[in-house]
Amino acid sequence: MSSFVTPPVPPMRITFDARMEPSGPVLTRRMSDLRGLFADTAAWEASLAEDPVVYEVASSPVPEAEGELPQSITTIHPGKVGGEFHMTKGHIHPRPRGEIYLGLSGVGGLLLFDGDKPEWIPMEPGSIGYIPPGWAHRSVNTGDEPYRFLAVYPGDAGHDYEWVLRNGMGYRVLGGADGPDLRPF
Ligand code: S6P
Ligand code: ZN
Repeated sequence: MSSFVTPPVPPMRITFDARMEPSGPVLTRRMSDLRGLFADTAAWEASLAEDPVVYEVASSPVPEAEGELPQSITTIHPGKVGGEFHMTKGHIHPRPRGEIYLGLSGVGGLLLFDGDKPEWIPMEPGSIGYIPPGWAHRSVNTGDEPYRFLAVYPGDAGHDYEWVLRNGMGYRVLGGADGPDLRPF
């Protein structure tokens, strides 16, 4: 994601549901944007016929700039590809920065990977997931309704998506009989 407003922004009250008001940009990621992420390539290719929206990211007007504290709400729609739950691309912040997620609705999980060991934080409404500096992160919808969460992160963090394509995220998250089934890869 890139900067979208020239700082400074004034103090403001932001209301939110699936969108924020006042609003910044809204990013939509379809299945075709998730090339190389799901293990079952044939199932991913078959899903391109409909190319559904997998998730949306609605931002506030606070810019991604040093000293600022941008926020966004991600909505991951439910579904699976070859048994693997719908998920975000995942990224690492090139400038090591902490980030917090707050679960708003639905159920999901926060998958973290430091290049050595993965961690899994189950998320539901009211959960705060803390992402320490230097940990790649991806969100997964493990339920059958939209999973929605608020993210707050330092504006100079940056986003590196290639790191995840090169290193993976340590686990794949599949649907199991007793909830999410975390498979090392
Ligand atoms: C930003 C924060 C989230 C994600 C969003 C989409 O630092 O972690 O707002 O950008 O959940 O995930 P991704 O991996 O496509 O950026
Ligand atoms: Zn992030």
